[in-house]
Amino acid sequence: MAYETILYAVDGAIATITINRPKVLNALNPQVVAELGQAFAAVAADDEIKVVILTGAGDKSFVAGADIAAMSVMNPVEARNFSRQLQEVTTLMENLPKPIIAAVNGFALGGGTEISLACDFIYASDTAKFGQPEINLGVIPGAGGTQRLSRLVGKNWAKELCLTGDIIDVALAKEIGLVNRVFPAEELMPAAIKTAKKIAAKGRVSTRACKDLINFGFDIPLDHALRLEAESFGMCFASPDQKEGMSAFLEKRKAEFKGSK
Ligand code: DAK
Repeated sequence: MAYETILYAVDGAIATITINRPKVLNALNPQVVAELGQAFAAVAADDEIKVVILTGAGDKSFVAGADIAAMSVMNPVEARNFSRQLQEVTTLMENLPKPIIAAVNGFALGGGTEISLACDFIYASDTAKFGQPEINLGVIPGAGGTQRLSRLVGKNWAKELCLTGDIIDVALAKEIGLVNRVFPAEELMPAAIKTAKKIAAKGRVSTRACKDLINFGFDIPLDHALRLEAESFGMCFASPDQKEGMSAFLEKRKAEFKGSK
């Protein structure tokens, strides 16, 4: 697949997707969003890939939001289609049966914060900045900024960010729980790759089950979610990885997970 606005690289079990429009701080236009959809579909279809890293090209920005120039001339139908496209990609990311690490290397604003929220967790450089500035454009966040953000950092912080449109630095983003870990800029990708490799060495069935259960179980009653957890726990015993993991512990050796794809 030839991409024009993203870079797609696979190294062993790790796919790295880089949004590549640095001249406009990697703003999301319809072509980027379409190509992201194709790239995540390719990840889903490739059994060898176990973890994805999503980042932005250049050293200034992860994604500075939806492309305001492109949006400013859209008619209502085009705006609706763009909106559906963005929602479909973030949902595809959330439902992807493989973890996605956001490596936020600069501005993550509007749709940029939202796309990082659709990843499974966020690593950031010490230069990263986050915000939901849509209110300054007379609109609201449309790809999870009012929903995924409030579920992650709580309603009050989500309201302050969405209502003020303020851009916050990475220290505050870490303090409110938006970001898991912060690294000096040059250490961000090595750290993301190290964690990606650590996760890629685990079993496919258990990795997928953890992601699914934490996402799906979060919004349903606890007793229902616990039932699902028990079912999934049981299903892990259908995978050779459970035999390997427990045998390796008992035999005092490192497990080698090669379970079903
Ligand atoms: N769109 C288009 N171009 C952008 C851009 C953006 N979001 N952000 C930056 N650029 C362009 C600038 O226009 C500039 O282009 P030239 O003038 O060089 O041609 C270039 O990138 C460099 O930017 P600056 O010169 O402004 O750089 P500064 O360092 O001075 O400022 C900045 C950096 C990030 C603070 C500033 O560029 C900025 O405020 N950018 C806009 C940030 C923003 O408002 N983002 C939110 C956009 S709205 C939806 C889902 C999601 C969304 C909508 C609908 N549906 C599912 C319903 C999302 C909406 C948004 O994200």
